[in-house]
Amino acid sequence: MNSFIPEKYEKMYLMRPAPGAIFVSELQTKRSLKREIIKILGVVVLSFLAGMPSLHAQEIWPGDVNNNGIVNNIDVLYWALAKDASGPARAEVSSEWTAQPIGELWGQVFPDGLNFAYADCNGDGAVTDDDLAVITANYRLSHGLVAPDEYFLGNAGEDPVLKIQAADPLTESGAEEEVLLSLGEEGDSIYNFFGIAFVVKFDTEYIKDSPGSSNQNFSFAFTPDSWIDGQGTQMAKEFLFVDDENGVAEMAIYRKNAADPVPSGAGAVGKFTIVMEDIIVGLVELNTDSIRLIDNQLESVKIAPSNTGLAEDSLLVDSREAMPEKDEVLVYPNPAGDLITIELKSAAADARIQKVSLFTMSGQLIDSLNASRPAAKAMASLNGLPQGLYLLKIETDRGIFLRKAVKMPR
Ligand SMILES: [Ca+2]
Ligand SMILES: [Ca+2]
Repeated sequence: MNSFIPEKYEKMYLMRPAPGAIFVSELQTKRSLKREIIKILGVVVLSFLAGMPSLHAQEIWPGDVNNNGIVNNIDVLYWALAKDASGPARAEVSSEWTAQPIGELWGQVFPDGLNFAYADCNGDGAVTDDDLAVITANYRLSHGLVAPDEYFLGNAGEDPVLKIQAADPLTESGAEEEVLLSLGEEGDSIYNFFGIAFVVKFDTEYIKDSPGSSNQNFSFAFTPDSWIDGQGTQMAKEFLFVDDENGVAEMAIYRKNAADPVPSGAGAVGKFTIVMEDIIVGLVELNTDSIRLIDNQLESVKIAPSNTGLAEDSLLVDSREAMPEKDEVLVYPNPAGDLITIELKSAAADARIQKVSLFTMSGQLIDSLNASRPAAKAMASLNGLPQGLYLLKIETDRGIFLRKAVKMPR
């Protein structure tokens, strides 16, 4: 027998049933040994992992309320469920990101069995807004092995949709864009809503960074009649963590008092106010994802994510080009009948209209007119279009302009 096989494995090797073929090369022998070692190591690692949860149960990482190894918006939901509860304080009152001995367990547990002590992030014996501040301070920090949070994503058409929609698809550089958030629509009913955690992904190129760690350029407010907010009675609150660099906003919306009756309903929730970096039409790639909606028993309801924005590349306007003043482009009459005139008013001598495209407000191209001869003035036909609001994309040799036009009823 080869001397490189340790005694421990030698037996295993010898007892191995002989393969059909008699000729086994030394190389094959080495390989099968390697496989055995890997198998054994695998079992050792697995049994170690299986022991992990019990190790975790002995300590608290301040902010990781659901004790899965990472601090995020799901922890905000758990914190909200335990809010206003009290129990034994920890020996050491600290919110530092190190393992804190759990001390005495609390009398209350979450519906999934986890002890309320985890919601007391700072260890002072009460679950308050101070503990939410610890979640914020330790946000995205992780420890040990992270067990990824579970999300409950549904399908549009079957489940209520978490929808974000630009209130006005036209926006300009530095402008505040309103984006409406709704949860389900007429005909849907979400029962016993307690909270929802989700992620909004946005295109960093078009949304302005907030200074420092503020959410100044990406903020949220409930709409006055929001069903989640108790029709404007301020029974809900939001938590928002914006990562400008990666284009991710992590959000949680929760009922302020766990003891309050929970609402059932669907529809408008609130609105985001986003400051735009560039001039765009529509919000390119603004998605909702990683959704978990819970009722007050921590039961999850499937919610479908949404992908908003017109994603019409042709509609993107490059603001880095020199932009003439707004009043240099006139669109009249507005409201218009069958014909609308586009005029470059005080433009320099070289300013000429090259192309005019007409879009619906949802970004669908209706028609594109190339100027037969570039001129400072052009007319576009609105003949045959239903009354309403349209977008004109005016391409000139001085840059691209977007204007709204109203078609009058006939
Ligand atoms: Ca967690
Ligand atoms: Ca506390």
